[in-house]
Amino acid sequence: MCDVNTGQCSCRPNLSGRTCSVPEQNYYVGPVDILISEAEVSQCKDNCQVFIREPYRDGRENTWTGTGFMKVFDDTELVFDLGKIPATTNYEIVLRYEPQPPYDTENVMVTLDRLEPIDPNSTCAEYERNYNAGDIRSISMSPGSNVAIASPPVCLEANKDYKVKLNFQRYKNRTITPSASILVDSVVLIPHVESMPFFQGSPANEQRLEEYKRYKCKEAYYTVINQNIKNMPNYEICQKYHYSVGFYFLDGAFSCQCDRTGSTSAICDSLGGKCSCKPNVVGRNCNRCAPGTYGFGPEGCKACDCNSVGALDNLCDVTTGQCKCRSQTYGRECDQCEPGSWNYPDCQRCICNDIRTRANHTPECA
Ligand SMILES: [Ca+2]
Repeated sequence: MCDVNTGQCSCRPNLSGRTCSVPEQNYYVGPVDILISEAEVSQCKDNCQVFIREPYRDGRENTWTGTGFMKVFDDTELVFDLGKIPATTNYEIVLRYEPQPPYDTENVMVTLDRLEPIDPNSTCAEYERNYNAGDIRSISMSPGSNVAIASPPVCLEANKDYKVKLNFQRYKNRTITPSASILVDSVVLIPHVESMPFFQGSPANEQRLEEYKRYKCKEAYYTVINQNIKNMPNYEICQKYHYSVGFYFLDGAFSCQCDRTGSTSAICDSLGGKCSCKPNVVGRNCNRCAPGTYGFGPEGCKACDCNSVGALDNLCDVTTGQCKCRSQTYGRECDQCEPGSWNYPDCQRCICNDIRTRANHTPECA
């Protein structure tokens, strides 16, 4: 229904524009890649290690989510908890990763573990009856890409728990690159957009789907969505679809709630809701320090600046800024010897003569 004079439609909460197609100021449309399970917190059987990455310092946006990656080698298994599913529909299981030199294609077996059986009356039971898709997929992670999509989609039911298991398989003839590894960022569930109602059931809807596919609008969801989405080819055409898909899948728009301490503005990006953060601050709503920084406050966060010799890495305590010192090194940045020792960075006990043999003491001793 719309106003007979102005044509203004009556909008659902937090939407505006004549046709209610854009979120109100201070609101955003949720990204459909919201169901992200980070690899760095997944369970690893063996042969893998957590790989924390600090954000770029030159203004480039992160091309990964969470705090980093899980570095995996051959013959290992990662298990992801998918959390509660918001809506019963078909989802694509998407793997985000970064190839590592020496480059090689990695074959991955993807297994969906349903912790509860499929409700025989749900649309998922019907999907399985019709397509017999099963719960195991095989995908290849090629060095030329950073995303792999398990096909066909899996049907998941709202409010049920699922796990996804990834098995990285060794190639029989891998003699050239025995140490090949890959940085796995996350497993993402992307709803099967093509089966949403505004893409089906009428010639106009089918025309929309055709345009959506022709301009490859869906590809924006596969890699990490950030402000760069506006630079993607066809963004002008795809934007209306991104809004519609987000409204439908997540049932409306959300308040920005940019963190007052960590943000430079209360207004967020209308698609995806990214607030504008102060230096070294990260998170959709700018509520925490980036890895490698500490001291969340009105100025943003300060660099850890851990000493490259005296500290184990450049990650410090988010509150105190204390770096992780090697044995014997000392100080917030691990750039001194402990009291009672000397000769940084090869700190040694002073071993001073006591007062009765003062005549023999060395200059380093007090
Ligand atoms: Ca990650």
